[in-house]
Amino acid sequence: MATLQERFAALVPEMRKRVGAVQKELGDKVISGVTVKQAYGGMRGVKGMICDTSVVEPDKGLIIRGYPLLEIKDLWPEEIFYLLLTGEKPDKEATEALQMDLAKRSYVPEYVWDVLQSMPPDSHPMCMLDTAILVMERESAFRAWYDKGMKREDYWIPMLEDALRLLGVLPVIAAGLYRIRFGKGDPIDYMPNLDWGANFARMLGLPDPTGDFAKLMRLYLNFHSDHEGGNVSANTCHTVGSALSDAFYAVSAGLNGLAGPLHGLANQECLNWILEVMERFGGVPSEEALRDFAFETLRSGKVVPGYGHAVLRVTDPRFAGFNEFGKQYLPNDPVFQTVDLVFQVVPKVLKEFSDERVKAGKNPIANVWPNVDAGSGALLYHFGLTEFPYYTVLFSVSRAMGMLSQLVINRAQGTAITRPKSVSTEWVKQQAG
Ligand code: HAX
Repeated sequence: MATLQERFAALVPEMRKRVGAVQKELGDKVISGVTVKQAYGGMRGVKGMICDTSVVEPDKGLIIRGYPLLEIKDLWPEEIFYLLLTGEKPDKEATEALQMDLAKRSYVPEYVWDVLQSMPPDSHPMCMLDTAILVMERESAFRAWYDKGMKREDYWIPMLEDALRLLGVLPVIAAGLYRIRFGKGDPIDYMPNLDWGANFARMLGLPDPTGDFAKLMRLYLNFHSDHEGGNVSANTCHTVGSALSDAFYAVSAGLNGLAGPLHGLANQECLNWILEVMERFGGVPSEEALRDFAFETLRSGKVVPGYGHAVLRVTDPRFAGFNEFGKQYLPNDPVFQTVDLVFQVVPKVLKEFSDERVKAGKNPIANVWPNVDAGSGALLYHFGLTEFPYYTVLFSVSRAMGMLSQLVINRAQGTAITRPKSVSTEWVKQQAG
């Protein structure tokens, strides 16, 4: 089978033709409207951008290139990247070629380690990751080609180069910054004969005698790879990239959004909440105690992290997949057992609380079910990755696959610069009133 670069190159003309034909035939059709509430409410539900890598169905969750996530949970993350970019699952030969390619690009320049070493010791790991990506911008092939002068139709070529360079280097930087930030020793080198996920697990330097941690990392990197185009990180990356900023700028910007507690940082908040529960009750709590604790969180004006979603209206399949992994590999772990109990108790609590909110004239909680962040931390914790401020970095390495594939596709399709129209409150009063 063709390498990723060859296959993508072969698909570009067809992709352009399809997108061109859709715009020509259907360009004037209306696909969405916007209410005043939506304009103030984060554009929730407004259909205003295109993303072909994946869709999130409210009642099904993530579907990557037509495959519901749990049907492709055994694909390795690099296979997912191939799928995201081309819409096709790679065969063994294409996967191995991609693995070799990533290995070749895994070299971290010394100045990146110098920058990370010199950051204050209380720097958040996400700030360290995003800084490292940004200082590598000088390497951008896209910027170099652009500065020399390049045809629009070639934009995707150096963009794909940058994407592969970033994916090669990201696990090394992410694992290295873990070791620097948490005093674990020097960064560990990439091993060219190991797959991308197992490499990441190995470079973190945690003991893994059974190989189960590597299995978890492959699953983790698979599950977080993409979540269509409108979420904060993907949308930010898309917007920055649409100005023809290169992949280093765009991905670093997107990940700055992932670092927010309502988005990717929720996974660190989730484990924090679980450990608080366990500390309060001296271990796995009773259902009654957990219920009281959840109400206490909600009544103090906080959210229960890991529950709710802007799009999903069912249990996130990514949570279901992690829960299944936990049941298979760590059923007796008390932190996992608490996560599982929270899953039994919290949706009912949120439903009751939502009803109270509605009676008080507030918005209901639209989704009381767990999202991806509710359970992943407990699994990482079990394998000795206990530094939860680090968790969003793992999420980032994976999500970079989605952001980068969207960037490359957008450059191939010649997607326009993003520029929605904003209006003032005065305008709304006059026009809508
Ligand atoms: N606990 C308490 N209140 C919640 C809630 C929760 N888990 N989920 C939603 N609500 C509240 C909202 O804060 C909102 O209250 P206000 O109207 O007073 O502002 C109300 O319910 C309606 O919100 P919604 O329509 O149900 O949800 P949104 O689309 O506005 O927000 C969020 C979606 C994910 C941000 C929200 O559910 C939340 O804050 N959840 C907890 C944090 C979390 O788990 N974030 C990770 C999401 C997944 C992700 O992006 N990972 O990267």
